[in-house]
Amino acid sequence: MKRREFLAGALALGACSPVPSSRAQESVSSEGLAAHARRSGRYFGAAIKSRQLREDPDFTAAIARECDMVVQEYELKRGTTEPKPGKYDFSGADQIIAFAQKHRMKARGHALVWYAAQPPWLGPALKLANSGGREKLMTSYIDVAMPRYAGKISEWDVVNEAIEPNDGRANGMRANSMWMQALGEDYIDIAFHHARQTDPRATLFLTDFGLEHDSPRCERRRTAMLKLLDRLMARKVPVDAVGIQGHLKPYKEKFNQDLFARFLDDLRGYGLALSVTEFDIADKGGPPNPGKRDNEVAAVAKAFLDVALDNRAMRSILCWGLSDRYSWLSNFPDYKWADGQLSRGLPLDGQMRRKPLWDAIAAAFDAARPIGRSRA
Ligand code: 9MR
Repeated sequence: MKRREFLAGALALGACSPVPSSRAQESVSSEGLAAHARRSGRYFGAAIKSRQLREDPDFTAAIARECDMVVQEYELKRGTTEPKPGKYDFSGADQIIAFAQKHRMKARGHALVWYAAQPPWLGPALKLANSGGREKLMTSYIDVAMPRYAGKISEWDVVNEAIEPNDGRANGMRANSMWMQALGEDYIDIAFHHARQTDPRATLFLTDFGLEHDSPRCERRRTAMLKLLDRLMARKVPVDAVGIQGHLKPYKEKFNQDLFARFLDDLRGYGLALSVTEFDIADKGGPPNPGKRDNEVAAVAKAFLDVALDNRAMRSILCWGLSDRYSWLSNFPDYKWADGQLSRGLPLDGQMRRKPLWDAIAAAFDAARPIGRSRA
């Protein structure tokens, strides 16, 4: 595969393999992205919220049509599920998992140990606890969440976003994390060992963002990730897979296919499985004309996915949402448009119509060499 560099703001549309028109394709086939993924031996999925399933039949139908995997956008984060110590509310996640079961979809669990979206009582409790107590405050969530969905959630983000070179540590680890502060880097080892014991059938993921672009920021983050994996592998920590979140921002940072391919090869070299777990494209800063912007976004997506799917360890692509009707990008200060228009970073627009980004994802699956689809 001949690889290229994509420049922010000048996405070299002509340089990208053409993406067929969705409108034409839609008329000949109502196949969803999951069907394209399946032919390449992979899965396609999206992050969803239970409220969307309860209140938006069009969106729900689109998820059923396009996906064979789902993940909770926030309803398995501890800030939601354990508002008071030991008092649980899994109602949102339960609905999402019931939906997945009904539609014979796979489900991911997001996320067991994270520095963010934690309940307010947890930080103070960690400060008061002794070392055994601090460990228990982390593993107690694994003890409750994993068995509840055993056999239904096949893969878990065990530790999410462990690295942050901007925090100033020489090894690039995130220092501003309650878990790092409570237990040191050992928190990662403890979490993975505990998760392995709790549900031995689950695939255990380490997930992070900022690993995708050709930028000093991402280069530092990739280096930190590889060094962390060196240490985890040396200590025989049972990490099965790495999740590349895949939040692209092509109008802020460049994308280089060779660089990204090398990084994925490095990850595969550890014997790890790979997934893109939170794919979307921030379109802020792109051309004002939405049609032109959609084409540029699709070109970047195709460039990224061609590389991702060229790697035989890559098992699934999940978008962080499915329709622009619901995207965190439309609300996040760095990415939202000042005039209030929706961000256009997902495969379906606000009216559930397929966009060039949908075509790009389908075309990338179609072009990929098939792998054997995992059943785990
Ligand atoms: O999209 C999610 C948003 O709705 C939540 O408010 C937020 C905090 O829970 O998390 C967002 O999802 C993040 C994900 O969990 C981890 N990677 C970055 C995602 C976007 O911020």
